[in-house]
This record gives sequence, C-alpha cells and structure tokens, in this order.
Amino acid sequence: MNSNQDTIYAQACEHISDFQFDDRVAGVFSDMIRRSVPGYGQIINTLGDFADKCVTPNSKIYDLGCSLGAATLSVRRRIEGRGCEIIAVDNSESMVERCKQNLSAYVSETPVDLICADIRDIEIQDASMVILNFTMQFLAPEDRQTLIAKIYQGLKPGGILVLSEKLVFEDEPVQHLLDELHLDFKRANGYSELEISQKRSSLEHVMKPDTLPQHQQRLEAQGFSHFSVWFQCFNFASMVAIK
Ligand code: GEK
Repeated sequence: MNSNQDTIYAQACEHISDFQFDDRVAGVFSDMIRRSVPGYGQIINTLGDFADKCVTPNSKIYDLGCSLGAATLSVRRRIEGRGCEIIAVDNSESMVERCKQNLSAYVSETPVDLICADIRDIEIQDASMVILNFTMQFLAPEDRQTLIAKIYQGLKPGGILVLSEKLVFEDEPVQHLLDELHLDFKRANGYSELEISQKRSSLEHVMKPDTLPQHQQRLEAQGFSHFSVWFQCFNFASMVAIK
C-alpha cells in the first residue's frame, strides 16, 4: 500500500471525532480528495483555463482554502509573464507546510504569497480571479455572505469568482439519487462501507453544504449579476460569477 493512500477511516473507531485538516489528513489529502470528489481533477485543470481567459495583467489571484496548492499550480502555469501575484491562503499549518514544498517543486516567475490564516481575516484587493474550491462549505453558514461581500469588493470589474461546492437538494428523491451515485463513486474508488460511514460521521458537524439556489441568491444579493454553474457531477458543482 502506498503511504500517501487515504486509510484514515479504514479501522473501526470507538469515537469518531470531528474532521480536521491535521497532519494525517494533509499527508493523504491528494488521494482523499480525488477519490471522494467526482470531477475534482477536471475542475482543477479547468481553473487554469479560466485563469488564461480572465486573469488580467498586474492583477492578483486568490486561492482561498488552498490545501496542497493544486488550484494555485494549475493557475500559475497559465499566467506566466502577466506580472500577477497569487495569494494562497489556508488555516491548516500542515496543509501550508506541504503546499510550500509542492509550489517550490516547479519553477515560476509568478510569485505566490502563501499565508497561513483564516480566509475571514485576510484582505482582498485588485483581484481578477478568486477561487473557493470546496472551501466555503467548511465556513460557518452565518459567515458566508460576509466572505462573498469581501470577495466582491476586492474583485476588479470583470473579475471572476470560481466557487466549487458539494450541494444539497430540496427535492428528496433527487437528493437520495445523487447521494447514492456519489457513494457508488467512492465505493468504485476503493472506499469500504466502514470508511464511508465513519468519514460521513466525522464531517457531519464540520461541513454544511448549501443548495444551488442558496448560492445563487447569496451571489446575486452581493451584486454579482452574471452567474452560471459551469460543471456538475452528481452532488458536486462548480459555479462562476462575474463582477
Ligand atoms: C483544492 N481548494 O485542492 N480559513 C482558511 N482555510 C480554511 C478555512 C478557513 N476558515 N476553513 C477551511 N479551510 C483545495 C481543496 S479543502 C476541501 C480545499 C475538502 C481549508 C482547510 O484547511 C482545507 O485545506 C480546505 O480549506 C478545504 O482545490 O477537503 O473537501
């Protein structure tokens, strides 16, 4: 077995504690997210395409909840020579430490300011692109509108927010069906029933997904007048909003 393989919930635990982005998770995170989030690889690649089209010279790009830097790396290689700076933020020290190593493995002329901080506490300015790739779902629901307001204010006109999230659905049969398809995706990727159910319990109080209308209303309430879902696989979607 590969030491970077996610086996965190493979053994039965007496007590399932709340999920944390600690060193154990950071060490297997690439494997965990690819085996858990359908479309993750495609979304990461496409963030580079968005950057190529939308990032303007001498602007800033924010990767909020950057984890190991996958989105930052995808964007960085597409914007060389534009005089831009990427600000990558995560509040997990273990993630930031590993992210630093990942970023330094590639040569680039685009500086990355890697910050260990809460995304609620940082300033956003002169941005042509802001990325929230599966991060907002971990923020307390009452803090989400304030974060979107800060992002909107920090974006330049024409700048984009790419927001990827797990979704929930008001329609019960749809919720059930897409949930089942997601579980099958995890089973097909080698997770056992025990791993699936223990991970689910650990995330219960930590990750609070919204419905698609909740996202759209939040973005529109802030002033984003252009909005679309550009990717969806089962109960995972990525949205783009343009200022
Ligand atoms: C990727 N975007 O690979 N402030 C800063 N970071 C936070 C906060 C917060 N308040 N809350 C959570 N995080 C990445 C994947 S993972 C998604 C993002 C997942 C961080 C947390 O430490 C973790 O690294 C990340 O957000 C969420 O494209 O695990 O499903």
